[in-house]
Amino acid sequence: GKDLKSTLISIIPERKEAFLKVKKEYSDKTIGELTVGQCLGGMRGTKSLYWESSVLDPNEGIRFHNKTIDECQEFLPKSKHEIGDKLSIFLPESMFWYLLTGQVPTQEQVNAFSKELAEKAELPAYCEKILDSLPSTLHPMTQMSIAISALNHDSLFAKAYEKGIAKADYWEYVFDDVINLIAKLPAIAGKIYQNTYKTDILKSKNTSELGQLNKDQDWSYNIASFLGMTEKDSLNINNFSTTESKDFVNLVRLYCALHGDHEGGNVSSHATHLVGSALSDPYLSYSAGIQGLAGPLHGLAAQEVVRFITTMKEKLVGNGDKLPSDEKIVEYLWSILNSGRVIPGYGHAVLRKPDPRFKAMLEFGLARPSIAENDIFFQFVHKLSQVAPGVLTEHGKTKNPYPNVDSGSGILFYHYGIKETLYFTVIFGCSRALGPLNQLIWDRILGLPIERPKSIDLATIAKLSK
Ligand code: AMX
Repeated sequence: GKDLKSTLISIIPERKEAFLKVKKEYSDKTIGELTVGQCLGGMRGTKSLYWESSVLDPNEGIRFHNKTIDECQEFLPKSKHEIGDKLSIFLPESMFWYLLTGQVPTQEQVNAFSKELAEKAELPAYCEKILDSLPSTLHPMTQMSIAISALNHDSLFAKAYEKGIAKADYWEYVFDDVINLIAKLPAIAGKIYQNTYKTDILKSKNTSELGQLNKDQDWSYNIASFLGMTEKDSLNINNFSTTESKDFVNLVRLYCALHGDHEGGNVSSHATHLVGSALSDPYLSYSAGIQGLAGPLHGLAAQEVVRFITTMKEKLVGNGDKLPSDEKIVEYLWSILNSGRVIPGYGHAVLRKPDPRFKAMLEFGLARPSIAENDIFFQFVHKLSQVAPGVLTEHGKTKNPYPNVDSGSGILFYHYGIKETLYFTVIFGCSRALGPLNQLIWDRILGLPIERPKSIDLATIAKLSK
């Protein structure tokens, strides 16, 4: 089978033709109107961004090229080492292939793509040096954005652009940069974890690395390995059994595949696309996306949920390992709401139903007795998803009383030993590369221009609305 780049080349003419046709025939047609409320209110609902790989339906949640999460779980290839294993999860690199091309890769194509990513995974020495020089008190997301933007040192696109290349050729260099960047994210994530939290362990074990790259393994396996959290290929800092090691790698696969793309308007995706429109290379563009993901209203929400759940457990059952009664939980939720705070992990700007990504994360836990039966924090998450919607509905403020994506993911990573809540968003940062960077390649294939919306002052807004 063809590799990813050749597959992409074979579909470009058709997609380009469709794009140009719509642009030519409909450019002066209206697809919505703009209210003052939208202009002053975060541009909600304004249909003003082009994004191909996913669409968010307010009731059904995200669809990738029109397929639901359940469908993607059925047809996207898994690790070559776990074919036929019911608990194994499809690979984020399968998802990237699918997002970029709209085609389902064969097992062989994904095997080769995983291998290519592993072969390009190593960080250049200067990037390691930069990461090693950062204070361990620097937020992990700041470290991540520094490392990613530093890689612009090696951008093939930036170099070629400086020499002078035809606009029609931009995308090829952007493509190569994107693959290189995605390939290096596991090593970046590992180095940040190690430098920020695990220097003592390394010292005590007299070694300089938590884990190694394994070139025969997939991208998520290598994330887990660089975190020191596989049974083989790493220090196995949490003493995982074979099953736990496998389950953790599958959690990384599921989390990364599902959080990769969520339309174009969320802050990290929009920021990547906007900065890329200035022809900043993929490293600079995605480092801007990472900086947006680092905001508490965006990627940082997962860490809030974990704090909320662990505090609630502490307050309601102390050191106990049995859930309290539903009444006790309901009472606790009301005490939060009555003190003017929000229930973290509930509500959404666009979605009006339970987030299917939450459902997938919940099912991951429910399928594993060690989590479903023995992890009280997970049991709190599960119970809350049954009880909180009623409370929030009665409270009557939120437009969506259901769990959102952040409701379950953090506590699963917590279960496997990532207790450093500030770190969760770095794994989100590995995942989120998939959506925005696939669109960035298409932005350059289709020759989208620099973005430059018109801004207006209040007097003009008042005048125009008369
Ligand atoms: N608990 C209590 N009140 C809530 C609530 C919640 N979980 N979610 C919304 N509300 C309240 C709002 O604060 C607002 O109150 P106000 O009128 O007094 O200001 C009212 O309900 C209406 O809000 P909304 O239109 O339903 O939501 P929004 O689009 O303004 O905000 C969101 C969406 C996610 C920020 C909000 O639901 C929230 O704060 N949730 C808790 C934090 C959270 O889980 N964030 C993660 C979101 C997922 C993500 O993007 N990563």
